[in-house]
Amino acid sequence: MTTFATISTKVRAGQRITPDEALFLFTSHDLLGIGELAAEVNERKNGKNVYFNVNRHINPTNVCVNRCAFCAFSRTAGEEGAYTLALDEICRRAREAEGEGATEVHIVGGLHPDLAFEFYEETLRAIRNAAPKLHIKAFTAVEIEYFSRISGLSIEKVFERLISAGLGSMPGGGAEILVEDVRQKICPEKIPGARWLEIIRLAHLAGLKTNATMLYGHVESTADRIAHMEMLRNLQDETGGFQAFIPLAFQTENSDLKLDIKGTSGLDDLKTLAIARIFLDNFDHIKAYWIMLGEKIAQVSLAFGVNDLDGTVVEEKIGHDAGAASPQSLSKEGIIRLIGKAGKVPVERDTLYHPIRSY
Ligand code: V47
Ligand code: SF4
Repeated sequence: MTTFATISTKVRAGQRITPDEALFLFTSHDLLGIGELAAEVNERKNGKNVYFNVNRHINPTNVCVNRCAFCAFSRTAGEEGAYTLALDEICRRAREAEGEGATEVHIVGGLHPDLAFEFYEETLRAIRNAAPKLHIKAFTAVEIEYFSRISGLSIEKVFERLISAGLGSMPGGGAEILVEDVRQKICPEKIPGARWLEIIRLAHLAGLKTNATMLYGHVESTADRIAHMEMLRNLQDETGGFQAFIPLAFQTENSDLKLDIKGTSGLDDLKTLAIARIFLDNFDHIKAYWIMLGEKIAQVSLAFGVNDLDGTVVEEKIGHDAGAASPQSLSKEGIIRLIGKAGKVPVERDTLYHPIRSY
C-alpha cells in the first residue's frame, strides 16, 4: 500500500516515484512533509545554490492566429491593442538590456498571419549585431512549428537556419497541459501535445537546450498534471535536453476561459513545485516564475525544492495582461535579497546554467 512513508523511503534511496505515487502526494495534506522531501532532493542536486539571471523579455507581436482561450495577451490583426514591434525597437531594447548588464533576451510572440519566416531570422541577426554579448533564448515549439508551416521548410531546416542566425536555446512555453482532451478545452487551435514533444525532441537533437512549462490551475485535474510531467520525464530520459521545469500558475483576468476561480492557491503552488521536484528526478532545475506566483510564494518555494527564480524580466506582458499582481521587473539586488533572506546562496547564472557570480 502506498503511504507517505513508502514514498519518502523510495525518494531518499534515490528511486523514481510512479505516477500513482505522485497522485498520492497531490491528495495528501502533508504539505510540510512533501516540501521537506522535495527540499532534500533539491539539496542533493544543487546544495544551497539558488540561480537567477539578468534577462529581458521582448514580445515582438501579440497578433496571433491561435487565440487560445486562456491567453489574455493575444489579439487578432487589426483589433484594438494589437501591436507588432519594428525591428529597430526590438534592437533598441536588446541593446539597452545589454547595457544594463543582461546576459539573455527571452523572445516569444504570437503567430502572426503576415510575417514571413525571414522576419524571424532577420530579428535574430539584428539582435546579434546590436547586442553581441546577449544569449538569445527564443521561440516556443508552437512558433517553430508555425515557421515550418509558413516557410514550407522541415523542422530540422528551420532549426538549422535559426541557429545560424543566432538562436542559442529555447524557452519552455506552449506546453500548457500536454494531455489532448485538456488542450481541446483551453487551446484547440494549438499544436497537439505529441507534436510539441516531437518538436522539442528535434530541438534537443539539433543541440538546443530548452525548458518545459506547465500551465496549471484551470480545467485540468491533478492526474493531467502528472501525465504531463510523465511525458516530459520520458523525453528527458531520451534526450537530456531540458534544463528547467517551470509550472506557470494560471492568471485568470481577461481570459475567455470562464472559470469560477480567482487563480491558484499558495498551497497548490507550493505542492505543485514540490511534487515536480520529486517526480522529475531527471530535471536539474525547478524554476519558480515569480511573475505568475508573486514574489512571496516564489521566495517560500525555495524551501520546497525550487532552485531557480528566473530573472529580472524587465517588461512582462503575458501574465500581466491576464492580471498578474507581481511587478513588471525585479532588480538584481531585489532577487539577491529575496534568495539571501531564505538562507540560500544567490548565484547569477547564464542561460545555460554556467555560474557568473555568487553573492
Ligand atoms: O505558453 C499564457 C503561459 C507561456 C497565461 O522557459 C499564461 O524560461 C499564466 O513559457 N496565466 C509563455 N500563464 C511564458 C513562458 C515562460 C515564461 C518564463 C520563463 C520561461 C522559460 C518560459 O505563458 C505560455 C502559456 O503557457 N500563459 N497565458 C495566463 N493567463
Ligand atoms: Fe497565441 Fe501563444 Fe497566446 Fe496561444 S498562448 S493565443 S499561441 S500567443
